[in-house]
Amino acid sequence: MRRALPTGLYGILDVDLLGEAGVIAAASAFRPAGVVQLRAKGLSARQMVALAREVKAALGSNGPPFLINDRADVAAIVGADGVHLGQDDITPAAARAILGPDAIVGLSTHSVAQAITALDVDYVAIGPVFPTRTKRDAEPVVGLDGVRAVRAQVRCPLVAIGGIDLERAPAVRAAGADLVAMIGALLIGDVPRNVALALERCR
Ligand code: TZP
Ligand code: MG
Repeated sequence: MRRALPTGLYGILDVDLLGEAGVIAAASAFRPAGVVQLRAKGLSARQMVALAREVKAALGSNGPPFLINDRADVAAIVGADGVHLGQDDITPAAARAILGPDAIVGLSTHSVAQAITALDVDYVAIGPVFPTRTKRDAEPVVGLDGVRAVRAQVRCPLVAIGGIDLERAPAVRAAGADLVAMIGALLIGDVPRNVALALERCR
């Protein structure tokens, strides 16, 4: 059965920021998050499979839903719970053909128009909400008004991403995001402490 998506913190383990060893070291601290995604833009598929296996093991058998960024094939090989796709990746329907009906499939969107036309998805992500240093060539910021506008039109679970720190997280939840995605706010500094504080702020 497809795993239900909780609300709260959507933690992203980013190889660009931590490196492979850093991601493995940080992964167990992400166990209390609502959802965990592995983002490994620079790695080959083979490297990604090896890393994803380590992260999955660190999250444990009762861990949060574990998603792979970009690559449905990698998600299928390692037995992840699903995949997070961007506008230029394979379509959600194609990912579901690879992963089966129980997989969680999420899609990045950057406008109300993209969000309302998303098909075959378990959640829609909207962003960047605020300026971010983590994503190169990030799209224009949508602000809290963008989160509210998407929330008003989209019924499926909504993830907000981009430039969200501990201070801003409650306002993002109040704007209607079910899950708050964070990279830098979790990975820069003391990861277990950041996660513990973020869980409170994203509640
Ligand atoms: N997509 C839109 S903004 C972003 C991604 C992957 C980066 C989010 O990182 P941070 O450090 O939480 O701003
Ligand atoms: Mg992508």
